[in-house]
Amino acid sequence: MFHPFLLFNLNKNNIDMVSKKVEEALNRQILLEGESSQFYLSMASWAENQGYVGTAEFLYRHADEERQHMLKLVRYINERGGAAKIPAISEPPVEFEGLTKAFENLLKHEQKVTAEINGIVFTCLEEKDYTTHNFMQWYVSEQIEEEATARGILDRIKLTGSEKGGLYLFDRDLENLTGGSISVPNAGK
Ligand code: OFO
Repeated sequence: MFHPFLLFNLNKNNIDMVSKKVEEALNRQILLEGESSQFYLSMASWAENQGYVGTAEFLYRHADEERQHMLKLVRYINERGGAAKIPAISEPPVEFEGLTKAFENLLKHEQKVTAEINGIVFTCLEEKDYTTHNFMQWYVSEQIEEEATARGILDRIKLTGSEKGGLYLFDRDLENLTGGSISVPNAGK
């Protein structure tokens, strides 16, 4: 007689499983995405307390996105016959010394994430795991976008300076930024 549990086990046995090396690399990335989420969340809370309401909204949203990046990895590892591990996450910074420093730290963090993702792509090729290689392309594109967004925000902060009216407009623009790049007036001129 048909039994759904039997079907599940047959499927598990038939899948093209991830190698240990790829599984470990993806599990390390779960940690990094979790750290990203906490990092953005901490920055959001700091920004809210400084009165940068729009910046806080942008960062709260982004913290959720990073959590989704983490979940995507958890589901993928398990789907490919591996075991996703949910790690402890260390405490993120809580003080940011101002918007420029905060977004400089954020850009540095994203550059580190990009380097790690490139490392996983390399491991996939070494292991001839073309399925995971394909899966990781989404993260590669995402990192290009996130780094560009962080750079755009920093350029805008530099142009704005510490002038109150400019900071107000910057904060309001950031509230509506849903990804992609923030407009930088006269950038590069
Ligand atoms: Fe997950 O993209 Fe940023 O870190």
